[in-house]
Amino acid sequence: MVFGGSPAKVRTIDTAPAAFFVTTGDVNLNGHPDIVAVHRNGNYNNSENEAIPLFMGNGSGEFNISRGFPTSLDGAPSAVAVGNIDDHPLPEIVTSNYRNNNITVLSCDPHTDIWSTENFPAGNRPAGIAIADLDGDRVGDVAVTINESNRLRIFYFSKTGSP
Ligand SMILES: [Ca+2]
Ligand SMILES: [Ca+2]
Ligand SMILES: [Ca+2]
Repeated sequence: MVFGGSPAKVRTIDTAPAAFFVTTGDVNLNGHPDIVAVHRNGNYNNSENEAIPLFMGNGSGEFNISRGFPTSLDGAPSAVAVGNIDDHPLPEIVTSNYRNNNITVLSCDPHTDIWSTENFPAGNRPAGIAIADLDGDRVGDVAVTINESNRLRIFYFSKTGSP
């Protein structure tokens, strides 16, 4: 079988420097997919607070940058995943931070709309990251490739949000 599709339209959106990885997910649970990117230079060179820009979708192919997370991500984030890993259905955003050897969970308080961050150690040079419920407890878990130790690390999160 041969792929038979072709893009009907292509567009380009400007970003901060060092845009590295991108994923999609409905970050604000409004039914429209959003785009989340990470910038490898984070904010360690005092660039804009755009280590993790969110491109909020309107469901018709248009996007608005709503915010950039400065976080503590001078750790050269290399990848990002979106999924629910605690007891509130609003998705979390999780980055693997290649330089800091950890992952960062960004979580939005649904009452205040304020985002908080929490870091978890991940081993030597965490690179790729993905979220799915891997143990069937209905809470998302996080799988991370650990580049320099030839390993895969899995964080099983529970309803309290801690692995
Ligand atoms: Ca959305
Ligand atoms: Ca959540
Ligand atoms: Ca789980």
